Amino acid sequence: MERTLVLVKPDGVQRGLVGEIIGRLERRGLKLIALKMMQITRELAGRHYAEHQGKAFYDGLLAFITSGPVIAMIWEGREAVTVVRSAMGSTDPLKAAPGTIRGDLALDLGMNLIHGSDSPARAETEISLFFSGPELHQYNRTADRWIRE
Ligand code: D4T
Repeated sequence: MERTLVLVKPDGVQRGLVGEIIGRLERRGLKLIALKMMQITRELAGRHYAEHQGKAFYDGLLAFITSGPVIAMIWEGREAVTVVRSAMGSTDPLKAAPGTIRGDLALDLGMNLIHGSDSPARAETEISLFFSGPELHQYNRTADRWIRE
């Protein structure tokens, strides 16, 4: 089953939107298999955002993502990467559709509440950056028979 890494960024924690964001993913039917609150170090932030190194917004992005605790999670489900990305909405909240997390709850590109991996391969890389094996929980969920045919 496909897995994806999700972060509720420091703005989401500070604004008390953790429950709202987790609730949306839970209600959609995705399965939570790992969750922790953590402070991202500069080293981890550098690895996670390596693709943006050298861009104008890179330093601000690292300062922001390390500025306070985040909630790191792994969600599992069919097409979990795409499902989470569409639930998040466009990177720039001003362009995000109503009904999406960013479209309903955010206004600024630099404060866009949530991260979700952008491909299954990237998800596996990010999962191993943020979690170790024993932190992942495999369990049967009885509701699954009412979520998937
Ligand atoms: P993340 O990676 O945080 O989930 O965001 P996205 O996948 O939706 O978008 P991204 O990788 O292109 O950007 C990463 C992060 O940088 C911030 N950002 C982005 C910014 O502050 N200014 C910018 O011009 C861009 C493109 C927002 C998200």
